[in-house]
Amino acid sequence: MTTLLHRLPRAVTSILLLAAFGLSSSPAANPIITDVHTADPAALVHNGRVYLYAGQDEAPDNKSDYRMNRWLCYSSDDMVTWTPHGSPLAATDFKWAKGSAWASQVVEHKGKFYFFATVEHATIQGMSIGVAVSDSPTGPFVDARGSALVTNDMTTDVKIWWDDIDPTVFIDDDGQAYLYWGNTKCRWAKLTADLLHLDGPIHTVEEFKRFTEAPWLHKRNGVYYLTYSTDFPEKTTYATSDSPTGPWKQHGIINEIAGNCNTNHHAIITFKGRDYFIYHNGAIQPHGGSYRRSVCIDYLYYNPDGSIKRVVMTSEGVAPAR
Ligand code: FUB
Repeated sequence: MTTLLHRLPRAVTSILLLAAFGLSSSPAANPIITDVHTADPAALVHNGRVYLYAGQDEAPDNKSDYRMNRWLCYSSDDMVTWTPHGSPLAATDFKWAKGSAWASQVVEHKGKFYFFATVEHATIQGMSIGVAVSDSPTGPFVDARGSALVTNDMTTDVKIWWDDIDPTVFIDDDGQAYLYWGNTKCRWAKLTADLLHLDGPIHTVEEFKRFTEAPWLHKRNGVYYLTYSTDFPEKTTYATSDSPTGPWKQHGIINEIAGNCNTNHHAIITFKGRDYFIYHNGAIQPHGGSYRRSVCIDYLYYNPDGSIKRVVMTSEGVAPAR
């Protein structure tokens, strides 16, 4: 049998194996979504399920720059089988925005779900951050303010139009919420108790000299971890602190350059006792690339001293979470 299989073309071998043993390609294999292009993943754990949010990359080719009109939502109770929930929000659902559904994050707060989203402002030049709200993690979400939470004219020391992007929101054990975001400079501000307003000044993490974008803030065993994209093409690196406001001690790379995609945007969650690194790359071929990205999931491992091991990006993905 083995000898015979080796002589057959690989496609024929695969079909024979599938027929003989009922094998199928694992639904967890990376990328986890293959019928559309998905980018900038964020994830939320709620009531025994993981909710995954991603922008839909719709560029007609890989020279076109980002064409992103809406976000998609998926959920899973095992990190392997993903249920699609369609699009819970589009960039132009913010009436003051003209498009560009860039990176987002959804957080739960007092029984509601808050969708912090990067969009292009229609009247204030540049990217901005809006917040939409829903009673359900799958939406639909509606604009919670009727105006942007952060606009490009609030951070004038960076002279590019795309520096107010990539919101991540972290709510600490005492209920205080923090918003981190940025491109080129990493910004943060406290949020008010309703999550709808900045509560105080905008700060800059001055110690990050090679910050590109895509911050994600999480806490483990009393340590705050600020993970973010550095350089370009991007890698993911991290810093730690004993406070959500820093100062931050910088550490090494946790995810390498994808090689098939310039950006490296991630989310980190713990689910059913395991830690996951959710990211994107350009792995779907022949059409994948920097503007036609795909979400992938691999395990994240900590060392006993709390440092993060480098992520091993795999094609196989993760096993079902139990
Ligand atoms: O998807 C558009 C932008 O590319 C995101 O906002 C960045 O994080 C990068 O992934």
